Amino acid sequence: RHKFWETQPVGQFKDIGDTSLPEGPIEPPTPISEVKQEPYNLPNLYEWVTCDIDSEEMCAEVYNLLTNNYVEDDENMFRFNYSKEFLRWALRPPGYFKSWHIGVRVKSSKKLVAFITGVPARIRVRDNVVTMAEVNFLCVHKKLRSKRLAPVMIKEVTRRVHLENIWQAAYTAGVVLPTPVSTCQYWHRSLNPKKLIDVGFSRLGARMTMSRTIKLYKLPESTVTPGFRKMEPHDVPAVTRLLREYLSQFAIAPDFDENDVEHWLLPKENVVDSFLVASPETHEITDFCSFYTLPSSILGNPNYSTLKAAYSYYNVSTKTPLLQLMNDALIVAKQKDFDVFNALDVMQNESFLKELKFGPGDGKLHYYLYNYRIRQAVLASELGLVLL
Ligand code: YNC
Ligand code: MG
Repeated sequence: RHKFWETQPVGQFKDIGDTSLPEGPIEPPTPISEVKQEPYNLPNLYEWVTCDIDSEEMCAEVYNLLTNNYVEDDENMFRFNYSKEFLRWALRPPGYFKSWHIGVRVKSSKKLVAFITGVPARIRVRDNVVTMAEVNFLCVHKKLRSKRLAPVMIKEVTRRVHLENIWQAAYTAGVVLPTPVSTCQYWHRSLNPKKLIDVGFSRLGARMTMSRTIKLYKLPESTVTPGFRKMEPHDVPAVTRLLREYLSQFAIAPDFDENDVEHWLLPKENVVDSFLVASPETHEITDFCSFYTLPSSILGNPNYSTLKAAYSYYNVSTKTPLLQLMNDALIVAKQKDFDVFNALDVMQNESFLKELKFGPGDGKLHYYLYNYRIRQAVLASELGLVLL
């Protein structure tokens, strides 16, 4: 069934339910000297390229490949449109390896036709903090699909991860592969219902008019929580403490230090937004919310070309009810002109989705670990990890 994945150190479908298998690495590390030193062979017309994402030209080539060939919805109406600034942010976290930003070019024309990336991260699986690669942006040009290029890309990124003495990885995909450690669902909260309906993202509900729908999703002009403000650089230590404490309750979560929080959560225009609640009396930071900016291209619509979407990232509530905190997040997203606010049913998100008028999306997102077995799939609500 899975000619490639059956050969890889991942949980196999046949092992589901076998509680005799130990939790942890499937294969032990090998000495670095025993890791294959040369890249895997590509079909003769193609060559490997290490992508220097700092270079404006290279970044534009990657951006164009993804803009035209990356993930679409099941009905091919929308395609993710990660911005260049977003790609630079996603690919250059603390300790990143340039060698993990991997492209494939046509030898003759030098055209970029495939891409895959990894970035390093410390991820805690229950009590064990494991250094992993987060693998993302796997993309093969539409004209080169189904030629078994993806397995070569995956083996090559694996080789380069091994060369840095890292032996595990985490990744998400919309497709079912051996074997999800968790499966979750996207929920969508309309901010601009008229546009969402016009472009076919959502439909007018039964017995609903456009004006009733607009009224249903209307939000206050400004946030309601006293002390709610944008995160600033001096907040990094307090936000790190708050987030570490909060994430400790989940089965799988990143092990963020201050450098990670500075990179992943300090606001970056049109990339990531973060807000917190500082007590007006004590200035203590009690709550936090964040979202990232990921537009989608709208395919073949005469009136609109881009859907502006915010994606819920990490949220922490200790004093402000999570429902109120997320309602403030919706309000700022609306102020920033987003059309829709998306959230997975991970962490404690289920507690606000229905009440804040999110509707369930179609399609699932599956989480995977490479070379790390877990005894039993974890619930979405036990996941404390959001990948981009
Ligand atoms: C996928 N998304 O099952 P079997 S998500 C992993 N992730 O293998 P071919 C995938 N594997 O089943 P195509 C996959 N999609 O025979 C397919 N596969 O064992 C497997 N789409 O290869 C598939 N981006 O080259 C099959 O297929 C084999 O030409 C078939 O290429 C696939 O980034 C793809 O959705 C996805 O660009 C590149 O369809 C192409 O179709 C495409 O014949 C649109 O491949 C964009 C898209 C995927 C987004 C993502 C996470 C990727 C994770 C990869 C796995 C990482 C493992 C850890 C490595 C480091 C380890 C260490 C240490
Ligand atoms: Mg292929």
